[in-house]
Amino acid sequence: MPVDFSGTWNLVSNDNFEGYMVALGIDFATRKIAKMLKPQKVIKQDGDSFYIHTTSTFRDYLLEFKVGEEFEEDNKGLDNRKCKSLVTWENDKLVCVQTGEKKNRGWTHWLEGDDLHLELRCENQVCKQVFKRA
Ligand code: VLZ
Repeated sequence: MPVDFSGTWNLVSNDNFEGYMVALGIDFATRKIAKMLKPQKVIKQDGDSFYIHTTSTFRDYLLEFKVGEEFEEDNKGLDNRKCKSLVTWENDKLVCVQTGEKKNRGWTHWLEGDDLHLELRCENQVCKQVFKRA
């Protein structure tokens, strides 16, 4: 059975989101609000087609892509920097490389037990998030 990330997921831990936001140049006031949030992710996966909607009481972010097909990402409501994004499978991990102004930008999703894991990378900062099924 191929891995299936589909579901509704609630954030339960968020390590170094502050460092990740600083690396992205998010301003102080926005960071203070954003780090208090407990975002929810709704993921719909149909084979290699993904819909990932990250929602919170403050801002939402919607990403839709197909694995292996590069797309333009606007990062609207995050740092608003455009980049070229490519998501690929590395075994059962979903790996996104976001090529643009920021070096070493990207993320990786994987499942571990009943949990959804997400590593967010920008420059020399790594944020680690864990989600549980809602
Ligand atoms: O996730 O790139 O699942 O896009 C946080 C919203 C969204 C809260 C973070 C507002 C998006 C923050 C992380 C204001 C600065 C992300 C990908 C992988 C899909």
